[in-house]
Amino acid sequence: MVRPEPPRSRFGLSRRAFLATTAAGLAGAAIGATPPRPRMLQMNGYPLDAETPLDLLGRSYLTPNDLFYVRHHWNPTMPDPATWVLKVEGEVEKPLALSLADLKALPRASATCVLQCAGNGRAFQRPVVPGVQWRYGAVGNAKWTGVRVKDVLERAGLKAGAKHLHTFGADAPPEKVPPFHRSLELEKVREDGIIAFEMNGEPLPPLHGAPARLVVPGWAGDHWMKWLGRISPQAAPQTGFYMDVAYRWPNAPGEPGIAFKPEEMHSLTELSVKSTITEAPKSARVGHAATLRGVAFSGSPDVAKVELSDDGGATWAPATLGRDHDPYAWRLWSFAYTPRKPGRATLLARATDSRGSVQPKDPVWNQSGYLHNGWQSVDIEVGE
Ligand SMILES: Nc1nc2c(c(=O)[nH]1)N[C@H]1C(S)=C(S)[C@@H](COP(=O)(O)O)O[C@H]1N2
Ligand SMILES: [Mo]
Repeated sequence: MVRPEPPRSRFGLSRRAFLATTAAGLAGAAIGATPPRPRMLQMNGYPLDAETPLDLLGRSYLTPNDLFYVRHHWNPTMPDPATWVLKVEGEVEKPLALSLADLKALPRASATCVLQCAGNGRAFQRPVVPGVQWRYGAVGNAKWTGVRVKDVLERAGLKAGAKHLHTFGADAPPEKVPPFHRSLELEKVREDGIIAFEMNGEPLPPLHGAPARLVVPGWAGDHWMKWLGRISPQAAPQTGFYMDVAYRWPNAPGEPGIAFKPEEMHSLTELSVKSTITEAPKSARVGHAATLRGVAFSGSPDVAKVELSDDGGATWAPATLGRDHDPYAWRLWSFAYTPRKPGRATLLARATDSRGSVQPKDPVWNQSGYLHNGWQSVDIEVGE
């Protein structure tokens, strides 16, 4: 089997470095002058994968573009926006080639929602699994603006037999490596998929897929094709490494450490309910409130509650949810913790989503370490 990625350290952490100066150099090879990104945590030497540091993750409802995590399988490309077209082919009456100006002439649509890499939290998977050792920060919340996939497909005249949207980006892998060709259910992408050319009110940055990328609210990042060049409705799903081997999810829970067989898995779609503690004091005093903050999100449209426990999950107290929310966006939360006794307090956070799914103590085991959402804990030294 051809490996999809060049050999790299099994543990990205050992080579992790602050990106302040290197981001420009690495990205510059393919993209041209990119200003240095502030304090990102680089996960690999090649390609440029970087996560948002935990303490900067929950600072604002919208993640600033230059703090937003970056993930791609090989060197990014930057199609020239002046000559770029989006081809619409496959099961359509009338194939299209839309320029950026053509796209911008269509009715606008926006979605403020979470983009999370399926591998976020892989570093915490036990037993350890190979892959980029993302910790907390391969996730962000942004306002994505562009046009509805549905509107584009309507203009091309979608044929009845089409069930899957095949998507293609402009980036090309090194020799002998399978391309990042993907597909997703047309039903989902027609419901709320967006072809976005803006991120948080700015033109979509090159590292995030300019001129345009797919936005799939509630679904994992691997569906969000960057540098989108072609979409093609088809009766059957796409085949290939990134459909049949990677990005698959167990049909039923299994024994940690035992790999699932292909027939025991299906394509990974929705995110799992998850809360992340982004800020917590190292120390506190009995009877004095100390504030913890975080973010919570899910693959269902909203987060219903976030709760904290200081007794290993026996009892839970509700956090206060931030006012800002949109379908499939994250909720900021805060919790005033008043310790009752001195010593080390271990706090746990768990989220419950609008469909009633409760974040589990332990994540669903899978050999790729996808969608880790086990309870996070923080220790606080409590003094008299
Ligand atoms: N063309 C292309 N699109 C891609 C990828 C890629 O390698 N090539 N990586 C995907 C993965 S795995 C993730 S998690 C998201 C990351 O998006 P971001 O870099 O904007 O955060 O892009 C997705 N889209
Ligand atoms: Mo990803």
